[in-house]
Amino acid sequence: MVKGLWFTELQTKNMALSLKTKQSLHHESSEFQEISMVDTYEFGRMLLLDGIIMTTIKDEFVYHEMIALPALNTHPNPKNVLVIGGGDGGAIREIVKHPKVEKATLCEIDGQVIEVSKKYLPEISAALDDPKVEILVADGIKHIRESKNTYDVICVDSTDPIGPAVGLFAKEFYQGIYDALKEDGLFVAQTESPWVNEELIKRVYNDIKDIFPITKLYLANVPTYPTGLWSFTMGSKKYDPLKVDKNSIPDTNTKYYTSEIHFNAFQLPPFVQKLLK
Ligand code: SPD
Repeated sequence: MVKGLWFTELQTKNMALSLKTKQSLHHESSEFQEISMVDTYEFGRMLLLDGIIMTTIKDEFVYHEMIALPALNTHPNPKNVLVIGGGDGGAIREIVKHPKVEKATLCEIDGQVIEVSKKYLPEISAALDDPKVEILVADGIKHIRESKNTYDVICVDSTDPIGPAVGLFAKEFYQGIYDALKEDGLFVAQTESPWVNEELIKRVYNDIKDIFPITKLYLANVPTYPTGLWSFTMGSKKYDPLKVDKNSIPDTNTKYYTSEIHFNAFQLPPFVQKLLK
């Protein structure tokens, strides 16, 4: 890619986001996907998988704090945490900062995503070398199928529901997650945009609700994801994120998540509430 060219992500059939690029830093076809690293004027370095924006230096903190911290802080003792996907290490960075976490396992199918992120996104990936972290380069669906009664918290930091990631949005996978969690465990998955992924959100919410006694959706603003309004869905066996003691939420030096946002993120505008009825 030559300096000054525009990168365009076709976010839906009829909508695109374009960013002017400074430089293309890396491109390869791994066993699973096209991996690209591009430097942009507006959002800094940006990781793309199959041409879709996964993370950028400027806005990554929103997504990574919000996929990890509402779930971790809902569980009173999140000692053993699993991340499925998330090979850039951003979710792991937030998890290892939590004072109660003893072990964080990353299960990422594509080892090249980890390598490229370590090389070009050290701000995001550095915690992958933390002694509390175990890295499994493995299929998350298989790992979930083989894990029983193991984890306190699971974060599903997937790509969009296209190709190999489709299975990470399936009811069977959520049942596997239920079985992989301890008796008071909980999980969270990224569940796309309420503006353009309405049917997916409805289906996933209802599938999770059929399995978990407590199911809650929450929102955050991620400017480089389609529409900028992003959803996450939490399924919990015992603990309700809205019944957390605010004073028990540790300060982990965040830039988006706070103990107020922990509760406010679950306050949904009526057009989103309607999707969940
Ligand atoms: N539309 C892209 C959604 C990608 C969500 N996962 C990103 C992984 C960042 N750790």
